[in-house]
Amino acid sequence: MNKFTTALTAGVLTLAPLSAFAADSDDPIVIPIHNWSSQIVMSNVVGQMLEQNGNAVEYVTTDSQAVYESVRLGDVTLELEVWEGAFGASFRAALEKGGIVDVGDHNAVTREDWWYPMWTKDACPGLPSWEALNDCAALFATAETGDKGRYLDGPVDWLKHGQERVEALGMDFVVVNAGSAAALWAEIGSAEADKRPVVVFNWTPNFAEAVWPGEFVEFPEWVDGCDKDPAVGPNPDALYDCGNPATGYLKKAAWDGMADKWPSAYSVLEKVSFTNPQIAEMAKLVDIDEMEPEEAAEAWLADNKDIWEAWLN
Ligand code: TMO
Repeated sequence: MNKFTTALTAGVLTLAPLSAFAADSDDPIVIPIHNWSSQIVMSNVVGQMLEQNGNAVEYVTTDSQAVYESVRLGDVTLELEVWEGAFGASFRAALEKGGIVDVGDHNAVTREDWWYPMWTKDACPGLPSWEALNDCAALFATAETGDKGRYLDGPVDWLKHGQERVEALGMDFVVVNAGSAAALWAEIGSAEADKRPVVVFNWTPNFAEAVWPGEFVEFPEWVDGCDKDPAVGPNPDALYDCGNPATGYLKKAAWDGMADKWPSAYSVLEKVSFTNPQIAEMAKLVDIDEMEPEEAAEAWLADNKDIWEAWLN
């Protein structure tokens, strides 16, 4: 007789507490993949962690704004990088409709905004003020933008409202959307050779800060409502007349059915929390070391066991 049958024969319900825990569903947990490297690597890192936790995982490439509607409907299960600057509005809208839950913050502070590599300041010493940048607009002129300055914004789905900001603040800039994150790095890299002044969209945490010292442009400080109420911000008649939050959050989100369907995976997700240096490192493995996201995740997990093993059940 083994110890279980002994316990059962004795009429002791030692197994009852165990059976009170529902097992995770065998259905795959669907993790969305977007178009910047830390999110892609982090999604693979957490996906591989959940596989070790015994879960099935599937990845789908989705638009980074529409994903909040997909999470709300349960078409995708979770989102690992909710950046306040880019996605706060879509996330809040989905929360109001219901079906999505806030699974807490990473231990990270984020910023996403107009940015320049430090050599740009040699040509425009009044930086980082946005008014000084605007006075220097001619330095950033190209054939494409005539006598106005060129600002290379992120891909359109990051919805940075660059054009609205230029109009709201009366700036002499033309906003051009990059086709991909890689186009931003190519722009900085090509300007580096002859220290040409450039201003592009960038963010932190990111690999770029270890490669190109630089600064964010200081716009009128973000105030809640700047994207909803024209009265908020310096221009009483316009939205988007503020910078993005300078100390933004980075959240995790999930479909509100996840905790019931995959309770063990959900408890892992609750514990997941990465720091700025860890997130920058995830991006670096792809953008500098040129690894595939899947192998970057394997490398990150192998090097950081002390951090994540404690999060598994
Ligand atoms: C959404 N992003 C972090 C690239 O700004």
